[in-house]
Amino acid sequence: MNDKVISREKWGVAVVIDIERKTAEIKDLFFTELKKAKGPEDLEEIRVRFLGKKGNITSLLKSIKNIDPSERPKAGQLLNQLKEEIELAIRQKREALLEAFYQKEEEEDAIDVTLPPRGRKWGGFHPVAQVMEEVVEIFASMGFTVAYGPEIENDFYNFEALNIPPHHPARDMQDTFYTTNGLLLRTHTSPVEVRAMRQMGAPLRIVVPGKVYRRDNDPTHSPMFHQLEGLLIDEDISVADLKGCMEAFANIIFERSLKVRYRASYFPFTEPSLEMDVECVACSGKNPECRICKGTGWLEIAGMGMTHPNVLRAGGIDPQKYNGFAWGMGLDRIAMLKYGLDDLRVFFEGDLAFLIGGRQE
Ligand code: 2U9
Repeated sequence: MNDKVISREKWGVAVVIDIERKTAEIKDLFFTELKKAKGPEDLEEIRVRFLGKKGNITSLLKSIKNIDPSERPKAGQLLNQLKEEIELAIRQKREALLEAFYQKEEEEDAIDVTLPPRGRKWGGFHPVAQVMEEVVEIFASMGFTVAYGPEIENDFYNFEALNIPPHHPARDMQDTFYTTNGLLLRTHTSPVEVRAMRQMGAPLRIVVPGKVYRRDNDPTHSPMFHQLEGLLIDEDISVADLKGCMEAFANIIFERSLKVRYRASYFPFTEPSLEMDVECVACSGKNPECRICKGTGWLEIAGMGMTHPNVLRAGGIDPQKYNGFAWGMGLDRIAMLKYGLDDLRVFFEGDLAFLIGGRQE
């Protein structure tokens, strides 16, 4: 083909188009741009720029009609060749980009089967739940069965049946959570024992673990805490039976024989009433600065006494024929003593660093 093709005159102006140079230029430009393309959007933009309705090739193809007729076939062939070359190059580039994309994705998503496993975080029993289970097991070994009951109670089961007089401070709004419909959150698990007496009668040996609620909140009191109460009713039961039972329990839960002492106390539901202390598990009374016993050498672990005749009567049991003993202990407190803690709030904050030390199952 000639170097220069002189076209027919158009509007009286001689149009000079060097098709060969022009196609070479376009080709160069196209391949430079194509090299830079990084994704399908870039490719589309290039396709439109070169092959679109107003693209370089299309306008050149359109201008063929202006050149010398003898040169038209060659020019057309040249341009069509370039057009096909460009189309092919775009197709190939699109495939190459896709291929690279999938390869990258495959590499990024690849599972390295040689990596060590992450390990599994097992749940653990809460320290209070562990202590609850241990205490229940100890009393179960002595022949007690476990009873459960509602946490929302009425005045009769929570107070009246337990010989708690109408003006007792425990009935005060400041001490008990009342519901708006005249019920209350049980302040002890004792109502379950009343229900058990009425349902099962005497003789009876039960322990009742569970949540109880009081309007308290400080380092050693939480508005919800865990109690375990026990009730034994039979004929001719004495304080000696009560003491034997509680001392056996203390030696098992603290895993050694501890000195104990009893102090006279008062509860409306027992008469006489006692409180039981064990020698300090942390210092055995040898450290006046002891954080656990506050230097007293003793730890209060349970309240107890002989079941009040009024309570037996409210439970449908004849106090002339039967008597018994009952006790109550705070499980959170027993857990604190067992694990050497002086702030009970750690049990309720859900801090895994503290809780993770618990038994894993
Ligand atoms: C019935 C009859 C008697 C349960 C008892 C206590 C003494 C006692 C406290 C210990 C710490 C509650 O968790 S605490 O704050 N309890 O001192 N509880 S006798 O007496 C009963 C229960 C039910 C039918």
